[in-house]
Amino acid sequence: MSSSRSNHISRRDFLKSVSAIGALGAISPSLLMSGAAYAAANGEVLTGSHWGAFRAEVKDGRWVGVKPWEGDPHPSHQLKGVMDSVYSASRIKYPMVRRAFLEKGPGAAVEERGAGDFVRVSWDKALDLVANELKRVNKTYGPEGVYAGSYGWKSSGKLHNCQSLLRRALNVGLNGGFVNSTGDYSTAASQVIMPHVMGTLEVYEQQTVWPVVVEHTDTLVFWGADPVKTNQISWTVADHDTYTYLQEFKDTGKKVICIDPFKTETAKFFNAEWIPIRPHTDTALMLGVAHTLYVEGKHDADFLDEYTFGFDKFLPYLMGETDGTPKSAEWAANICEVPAEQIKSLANLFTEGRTMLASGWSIQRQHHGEQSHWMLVTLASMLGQIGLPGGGFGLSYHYSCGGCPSATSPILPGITDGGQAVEGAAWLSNAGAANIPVSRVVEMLENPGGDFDFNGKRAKYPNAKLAYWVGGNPFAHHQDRNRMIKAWQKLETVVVQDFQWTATARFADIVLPATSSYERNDIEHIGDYSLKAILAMKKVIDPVFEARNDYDIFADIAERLGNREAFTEGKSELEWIQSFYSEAEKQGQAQQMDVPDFESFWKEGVAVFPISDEAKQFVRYGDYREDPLLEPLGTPTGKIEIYSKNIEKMNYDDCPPHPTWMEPIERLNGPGAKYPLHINSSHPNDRLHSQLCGTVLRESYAVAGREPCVINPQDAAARGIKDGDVVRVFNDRGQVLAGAIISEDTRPGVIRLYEGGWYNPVEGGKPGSLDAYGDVNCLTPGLGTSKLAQGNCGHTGLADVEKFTGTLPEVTVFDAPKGA
Ligand SMILES: Nc1nc2c(c(=O)[nH]1)N[C@H]1C(S)=C(S)[C@@H](COP(=O)(O)OP(=O)(O)OC[C@H]3O[C@@H](n4cnc5c(=O)[nH]c(N)nc54)[C@H](O)[C@@H]3O)O[C@H]1N2
Ligand SMILES: Nc1nc2c(c(=O)[nH]1)N[C@H]1C(S)=C(S)[C@@H](COP(=O)(O)OP(=O)(O)OC[C@H]3O[C@@H](n4cnc5c(=O)[nH]c(N)nc54)[C@H](O)[C@@H]3O)O[C@H]1N2
Ligand SMILES: [Mo]
Repeated sequence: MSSSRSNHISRRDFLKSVSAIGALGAISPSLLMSGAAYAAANGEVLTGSHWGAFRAEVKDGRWVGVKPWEGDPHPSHQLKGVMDSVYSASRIKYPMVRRAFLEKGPGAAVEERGAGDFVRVSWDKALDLVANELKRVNKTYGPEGVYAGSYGWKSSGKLHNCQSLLRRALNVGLNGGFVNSTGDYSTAASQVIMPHVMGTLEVYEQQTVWPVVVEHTDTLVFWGADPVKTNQISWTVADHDTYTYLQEFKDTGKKVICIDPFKTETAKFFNAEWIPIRPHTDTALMLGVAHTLYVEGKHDADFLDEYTFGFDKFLPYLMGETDGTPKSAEWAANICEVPAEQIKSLANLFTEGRTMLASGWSIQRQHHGEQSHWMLVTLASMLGQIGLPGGGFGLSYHYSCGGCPSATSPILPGITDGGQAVEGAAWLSNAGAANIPVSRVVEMLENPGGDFDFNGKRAKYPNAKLAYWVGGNPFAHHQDRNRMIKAWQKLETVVVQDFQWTATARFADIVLPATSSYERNDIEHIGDYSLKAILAMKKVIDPVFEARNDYDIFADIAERLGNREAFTEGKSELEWIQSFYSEAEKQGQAQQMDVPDFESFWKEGVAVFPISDEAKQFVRYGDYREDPLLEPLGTPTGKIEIYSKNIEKMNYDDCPPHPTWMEPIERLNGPGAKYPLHINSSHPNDRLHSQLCGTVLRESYAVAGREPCVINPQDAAARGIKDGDVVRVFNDRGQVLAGAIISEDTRPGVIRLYEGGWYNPVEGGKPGSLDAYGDVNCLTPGLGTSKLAQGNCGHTGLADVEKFTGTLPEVTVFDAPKGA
């Protein structure tokens, strides 16, 4: 996960303050008593998670009830699944080792991975195995042998950040000899192209705030975005303040448009105008609107002149002078299936008043995904409203409550990767790459030593032989499952640390049971953007079965690698938490904020910070608009780059130097499309990816015990499929079962199968096996977006669906493997 996502304080800044943290010794002894650290066996504990802050009710040492925190204006219905996940049948109880690995050693019978034959071992035995394997692989293959780029939605909390803890242990114990990853699955394409275009990451930055949007925006466009659904969760602890503003906007009665192949929760909430675009064609639609603006003379030539670079190089493409194809409304209509007249009226509407183009991220999680947000910025530039209150574009209104005004709050540091031992990639020059783009992991395994391109650089894939995964579920999040299963066999050793028997754990050699975040103490912000409070994430219950904290597991591994002290720095859990808090307190005091001392904070459980009037008026790019010379953007020209000379220099055939409509490898009704239905693998309304899929929540959405698949009535009728039928969804890459929901909510030609359904192969470990539950990534392609960003293409892919008439295989994935 990119550090940019958290409220990141660099290692250097953190070290500067170490002397102040020295005062830690003065912690009051009462705080260190476990009784004070969390509720007694009975009572109520305030804590938090990606789903928000809540009070957990504990009876006789068991967690029995959840009440949302009073400061949460719109608690997520998923909270009840959070509690259930702790006690679910899929909980990993003990350290387990795959039998062949245990008996015959690393690399034994790798084709049996996923078949579920595990043996219980003691913690000591498991940790010895892990440490010895790390040493052996490092010694045999050098620093490129260990892959620790482990990605995913580890739990909230500044201390128990299992991915940082993993890398910290390897930094101090293996001297940094491991391969890491860069980027993420969420915004890989956008976060690489946007710095070329806007000079910033854009996707994880504050938006023009909601109070300004409510007051000034006339037309609010959600372009492939479903903020009502996706703001339920946050990277830190969700504040849910967006929901208050969505209601306020709705109350104004102003126009909302949803451009989406699915009639979203957001479209329903606003009773919005729904434009059911053909998926994967948004760049074409944007070009059609842009062309109309230009030929009708409605574009803002002054804005383009003063604030952007390269419109003159883009214009010949828009007008068709370079390729003989004007990107007219008629041209676009043919591709995106939005009528030309409607495209033209959008161009009019967008110029009539203030228009906010709020885009989600699915449209960049697609082949050539770099183009869509680049074109969105170009369109917003032609409208000339960037930097005006309520106008322009936004790439984070749907995520972690972006656009909620930021409080005057200090920022918590967190546990670091522990770079004190090495500067990560010292070995890079003569070996492979020390970092791979995160979603290239399967390509890395398939092609060690092979070249890959990334954002102007060329490097070699390292020869990884051991993978260590914590806080992520690649057998849910990565595309093209069957290809992945084969690539995984190149690994001699796979270690997985989780609290659920995920598909990834089932494909491991060594499985270590971690605690959930409710079995330990931590500290976190409430509100990624609003920073509205700092929360004591107090322990609710004692660890279940033999689960241990990631921190303690990695401290023990660091010890076996010879360096426990460098890992723990001699601090206990509460000492770490207090050290982070003290750092924030110091920052706050330097800026005259009112920050309670640690003892009162911990006792209270939460410290809320005020939001200034100024914060409620923040306009993104307002400064730039006001003074482009004194407040230039971070691009080479200091302006919005509609044309990028840097990208031109890279000379990539799959990412030209200005936004361009490029045919993806496959799309609905596209040239040579082999299958008739597009797979919309958007994010689930009732869980977070694969998390909570194993809980009671599933009862509310599963159809015939399987993952739901939403099918348009026309497509269902053509195939004789009825509501509630079990269907087989298939293409050349894989096949899954799902339960049919027939609904007009999805446009014809598009089926929706949410990402995160647990992979349940009928023949575990065998590539191509039928998946009994419905993991959509059995069907999606594993290629990168382009040489520029190498992002995943989870939202690309075609399939077909048929009524399943065979013998129904049982869904078994929500129980632990036999004997575990
Ligand atoms: N087709 C398709 N694929 C997609 C997407 C899509 O839209 N379409 N979306 C992509 C996106 S944006 C993302 S972010 C990824 C999500 O992919 P992931 O983040 O990998 O998905 P999660 O299900 O959240 O997996 C997190 C895992 O971490 C474990 N975990 C949580 N807390 C802890 C902890 O404290 N310690 C340990 N040891 N483990 C912990 C959980 O039990 C869970 O198994 O999926 C991507 N894949
Ligand atoms: N409830 C819930 N909330 C979440 C998450 C979750 O798992 N569950 N995950 C979180 C994470 S990690 C992330 S990265 C974000 C993801 O945020 P997004 O990537 O924005 O979420 P998605 O649901 O994948 O897609 C948003 C919308 O795009 C639409 N869409 C799909 N393809 C196309 C297309 O080609 N064109 C257009 N115009 N629209 C299209 C989908 O139908 C959907 O309504 O959400 C976060 N919030
Ligand atoms: Mo994501």
